[in-house]
Amino acid sequence: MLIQLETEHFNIEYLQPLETTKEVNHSLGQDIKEGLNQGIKKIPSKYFYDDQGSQLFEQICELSEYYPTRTEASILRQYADEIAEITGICELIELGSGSSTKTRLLLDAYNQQNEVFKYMPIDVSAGILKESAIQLKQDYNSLQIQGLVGTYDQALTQLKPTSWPARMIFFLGSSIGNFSESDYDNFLKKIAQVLENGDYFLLGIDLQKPKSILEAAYNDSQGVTAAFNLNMLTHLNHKFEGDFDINYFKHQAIYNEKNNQIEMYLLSEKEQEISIKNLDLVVNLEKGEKILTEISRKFDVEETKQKLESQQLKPVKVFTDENNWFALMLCQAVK
Ligand code: AVJ
Repeated sequence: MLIQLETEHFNIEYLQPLETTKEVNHSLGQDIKEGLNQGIKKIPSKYFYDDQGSQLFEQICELSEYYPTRTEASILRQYADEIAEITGICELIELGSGSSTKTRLLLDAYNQQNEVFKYMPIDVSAGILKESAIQLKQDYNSLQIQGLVGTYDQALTQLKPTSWPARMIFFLGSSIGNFSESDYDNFLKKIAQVLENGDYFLLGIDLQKPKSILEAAYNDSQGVTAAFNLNMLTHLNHKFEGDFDINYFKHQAIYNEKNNQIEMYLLSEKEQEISIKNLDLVVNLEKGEKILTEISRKFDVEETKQKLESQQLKPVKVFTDENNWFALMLCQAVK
């Protein structure tokens, strides 16, 4: 049964854990256990996003060094009307919607096309989803909003057929850069599966560029990215009764030019033993040992086009900014 939170303005559903052992395990934090029991320790990036982490990410998006958000927004500002014209009326589904700030540029374009339209924001943070739904409802009268609280996997598995003429799933901000190569493939497969022939997929990707620009974006002078990285430990402390002391960890972000990816770590500043009670886990860290918390891959337009094409997502048009720092790829499902 779905737990629903309903008002006359919008409705928000909580998605259920998937019945596969993988998801059930993940909801119990088994993925953390696996990650911390490896030689090179890591914690999945999704644990950044409790309510506090989502707020910190919003702050990152406003930083002068963090160019992706404003660059993607400028592309949307310039091309949202063209995107809406190409797709026509459709149900808009956003994966990882967060505050839906950039989304407004798309919503404006669709709003001009037709009066009533539907937006499904999907996010793991119920707090930010609810807040932005209330705001959106105030600004877009005839917008139908159905929010889903859950992971991408849950959402893509549990999406119901639509009565709208078409759908566009969009995934902005280059969040796809967090995925490993195999997760990337599986994710695109799932998108292609969920879409009907002719439906659209709009993907935002951050492009390869000089190391200095990239490293500045992930090592901002105000330390917001550091706070965001460290908040993951606070989140785990709350969620699983851990005893991480964030005073003994340091933020590190480096650009790996060989793999074209930013790698974000938490560095242990001393030899220490961490216990995470609810996971029945004790972790020993050496002084200087790193925990990988995020990869953020940087893409090449041609390679990405080929990748999408190989997954039955045919590129229709690529939109970029004047510096070629960021791209929005509009694709169509061909089945
Ligand atoms: C939300 C995954 C796109 O990789 O740039 C920002 C997250 N991490 N600063 C990114 C992030 C550090 C962001 N994504």
